Amino acid sequence: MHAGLYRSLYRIRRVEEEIARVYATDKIKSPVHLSIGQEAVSVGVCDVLRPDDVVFGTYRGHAMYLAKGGDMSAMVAELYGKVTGCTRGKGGSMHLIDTECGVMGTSAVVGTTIANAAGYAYALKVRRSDAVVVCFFGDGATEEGVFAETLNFAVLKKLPVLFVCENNGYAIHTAQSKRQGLPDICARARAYGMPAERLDGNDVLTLRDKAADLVAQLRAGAGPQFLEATTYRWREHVGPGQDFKLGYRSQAECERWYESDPVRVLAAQLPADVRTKIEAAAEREVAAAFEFAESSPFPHPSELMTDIFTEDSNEFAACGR
Ligand SMILES: Cc1ncc(C[n+]2csc(CCOP(=O)(O)OP(=O)(O)O)c2C)c(N)n1
Ligand SMILES: [Mg+2]
Repeated sequence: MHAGLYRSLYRIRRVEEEIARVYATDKIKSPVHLSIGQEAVSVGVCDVLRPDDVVFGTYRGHAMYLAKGGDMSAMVAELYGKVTGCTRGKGGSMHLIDTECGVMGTSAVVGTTIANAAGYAYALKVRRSDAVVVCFFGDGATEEGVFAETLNFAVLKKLPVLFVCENNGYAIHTAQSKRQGLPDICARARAYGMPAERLDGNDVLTLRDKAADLVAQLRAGAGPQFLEATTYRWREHVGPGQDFKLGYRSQAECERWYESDPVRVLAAQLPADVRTKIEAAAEREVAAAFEFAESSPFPHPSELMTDIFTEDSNEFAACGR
């Protein structure tokens, strides 16, 4: 199990480091919100999901997309704006999707996918499926009206959705304590009537165990569950670099989080030969993904207006309501 988790953590870390490195060349045509430092949340939770379970996330979604099985080459090509990208080059880093493996989408608009996740969970319930939905969002998203509305509805309808708040302590450049009257996010979730627990979001093993327990409860019909995972963003809010000069946080604060670096902590628990093999394979995968993106063509201008809306009414009919 440790090896699988390490593989997932390492490949996400490395592809994002490579994105940061290449960014300066302007080959990447999309803004990037890196999850470096936060990878364990997506990796721990997605590890317990089945292929038919689905996830919804945010513009800081590379880790979730990859942890759920999204194709790395299609992700990098998407960042390059190439036609081989996961949205044919139209969405960029903030709009990753791979429905084949249950990545139902990420959005630049804070909070929107919280409601999308509940909608999908409602459909699963109507269809009597035992698949589950996981919704990842930031601490900032809990200030949006849609958070309150969705939690209320999810409890009312006992929806099979796990809400995962990835609390990195900041929304852009504003600390949580300067934004929230009640910074105890779990208390707010409980107020709507669902169990909620706060965990160390860098502790991938504990997170995985907790997620396994919560997902089992969802499958058994217990209704929505809430997990707050505390973690830290190492890079600037958007872009490849550091932002300590802005003054809203200190380098020392960030460096304290390096000590619980989920990649390094798990690496130390693996035999050297296992680690080396995993790392070499990940390096090959990352290099291949960038080569794929580089060598892919841009979309043809005739695609400009395609895949913008769906007008397939059968999709609604299939839901049975
Ligand atoms: C509805 C909406 N309001 C405001 C913004 C501007 N905005 C972009 S990211 C962000 C911060 C969100 O913080 P958080 O949810 O904690 O996620 P993090 O970036 O820390 O992962 C804001 C306010 C937006 N994109 N959408
Ligand atoms: Mg945040």
